[in-house]
Amino acid sequence: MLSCRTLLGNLRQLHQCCISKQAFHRNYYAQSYLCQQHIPQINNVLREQEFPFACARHGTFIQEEPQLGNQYLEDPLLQSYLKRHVPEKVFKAIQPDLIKFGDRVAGEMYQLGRECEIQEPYLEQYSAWGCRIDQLVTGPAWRKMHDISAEEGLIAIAYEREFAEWSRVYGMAKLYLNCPSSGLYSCPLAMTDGAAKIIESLGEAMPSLQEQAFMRLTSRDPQKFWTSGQWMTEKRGGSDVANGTETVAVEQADGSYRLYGYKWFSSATDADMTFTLARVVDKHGQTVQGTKGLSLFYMEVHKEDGSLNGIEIVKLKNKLGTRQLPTAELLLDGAVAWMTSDEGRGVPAISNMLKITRMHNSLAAASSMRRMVNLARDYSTRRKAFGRTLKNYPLHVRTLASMEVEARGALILCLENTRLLGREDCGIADDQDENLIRLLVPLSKLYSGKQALTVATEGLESFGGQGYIEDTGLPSILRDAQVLSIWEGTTNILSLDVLRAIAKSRGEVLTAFVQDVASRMSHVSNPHLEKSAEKVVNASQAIVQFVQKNATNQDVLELAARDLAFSLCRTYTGALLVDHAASDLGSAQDIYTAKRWCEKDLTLMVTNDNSGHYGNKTSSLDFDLVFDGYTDRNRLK
Ligand code: UCC
Repeated sequence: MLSCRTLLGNLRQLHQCCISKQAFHRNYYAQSYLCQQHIPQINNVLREQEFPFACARHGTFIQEEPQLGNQYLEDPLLQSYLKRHVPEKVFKAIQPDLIKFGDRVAGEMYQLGRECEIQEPYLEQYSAWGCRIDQLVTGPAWRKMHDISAEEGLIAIAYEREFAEWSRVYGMAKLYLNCPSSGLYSCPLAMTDGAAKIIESLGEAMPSLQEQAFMRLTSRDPQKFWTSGQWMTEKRGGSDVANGTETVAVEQADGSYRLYGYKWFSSATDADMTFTLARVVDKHGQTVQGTKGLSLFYMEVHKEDGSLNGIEIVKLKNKLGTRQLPTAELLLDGAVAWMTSDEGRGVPAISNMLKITRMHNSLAAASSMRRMVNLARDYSTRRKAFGRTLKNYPLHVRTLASMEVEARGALILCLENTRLLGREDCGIADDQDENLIRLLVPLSKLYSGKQALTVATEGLESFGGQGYIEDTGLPSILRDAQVLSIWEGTTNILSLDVLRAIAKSRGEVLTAFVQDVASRMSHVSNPHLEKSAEKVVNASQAIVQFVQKNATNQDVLELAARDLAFSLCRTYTGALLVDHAASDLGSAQDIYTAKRWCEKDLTLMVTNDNSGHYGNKTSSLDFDLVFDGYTDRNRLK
């Protein structure tokens, strides 16, 4: 016979094992002889069983995670843009691969991307016996991304030219799908693409580079595939490259150079090769300062025996985000390199690479927005609050719709840029195309970096507290988005680059812009889009007038540079969205997107000009406001 005490103990154990009340009754009540006085106690224990939070149980509710579907099929604008522009035969040939890859990025690669975040790279500077080894250790997921990138032809596609100028669009479409699942392997790929572009444009001038590097950068064989770095930034700064570069290059008897300097920020140091800037030391030991002293060099990171090529990895950077990337400070101590530009033409030469990496940056921003919107949208179908799923709250859906408009705007600008670049790749770009590329690359980069941050912030909020929890994988989207407006030129630097493009082309980039907008809008006959089309045309003209009015007033242009760049970007994106919505493939959602986009202030600099933001006193008012309360007055002298 069981004692009451034993019975109570057993009862609690059974309770913990989640055995039902009925089972207890069967097993014990029926068999035991209980003292009447213990029955209330036993009933209490039984009642506890009905509380879902008792003992080892953590409640019955588990929130479903957001799920990713096929990332190509879940992107209507990407599909319709390709269908509209890419010749039918090419579209039919590439679509199956895009669908397949759309699945791969949502499954296997999504998991690998998360692992890249968890398995951060680290540096082993010394061996156990005190030898300096500077060994960079990356995780298996990161290395797998290298192999996948080659197998999928992420760089190769654009250079194989199987589909002529559409090869670039196809390659970039895959890179766009790849970015948010790549665990930031998208960064070395951006630089690899930029390096391939530089080498390709050198043509037969450097045949050894074609064989040595180009074949590897564009290989589909993981064993052969190389990635490249782009080492521009030094301690004195990443923006003012012309004055910040201290690295010097000493010519050797065989025509190579040895480089000595300190590179402050090499983004993905596990690269096989890099392009970098340095100043040639003349026979008197002198260098030319400023931009005219800079030349571009090709350098392999390792020697043939696998040791570093006169490079010390000083430390890995401790960054806010992009922690998957092995970003380092490097000392160049006689690294062997080859000059690949004319002497003193390093900045224009590396601009070819910057053009590509800035496009990748925009693509990363657009795809980060797409990923955030897709996750938030799926979550809105799974999460219930106040009795309804989130998708049934118009206010919530309105917030998601605003994010969707930004994601679509950023994507269409990237795709159009890519279409133009494909023409340039194949030598069929005309002056109009070239002028548009020069203007649109910095615009797309500077604007999408800001959009990605806004969408990432809003997106996290749409998950409530879960958006703030690291192991959901969501916070990394925000942390990684923060870099997009910084590297490859900050928002202000790129706004000034836009002014530089306008000045250097004597306004031709603006003429190309205004003509292209007018031509696209002249075909719009859909009455739902007429107002938007008219607004876009008026905005393009107002922008040109503003620049003309201030053509000789550099101070005003510089003060207004960011507003001007935003206006140009909003207006051109508006034109692309209206144009697409008005086409045969334009859907009701495309029309709505275009209309909502065009509700923005398309001429921010006119609005701010009218409010007196660029007046004579503005700069001093800004200055006084910023330094009001600043105590170290001596530093203001
Ligand atoms: O951060 C870095 C690596 C990040 C990893 C990349 C991954 C991205 C993808 C992500 C996917 C997830 S590398 C460091 C980034 N740093 C920058 O981007 C530099 C930012 N600073 C600038 O852009 C500046 O504006 C400079 C460096 C270009 C300014 O240099 P200068 O020498 O002061 O500029 P100048 O004197 O105006 O221009 C010199 C020449 C001129 O040509 P010439 O001599 O013929 O008149 C310019 O027209 O260079 C030409 N030039 C250009 N040409 C200058 N900029 C450009 C341009 N953008 N396009 C064409």
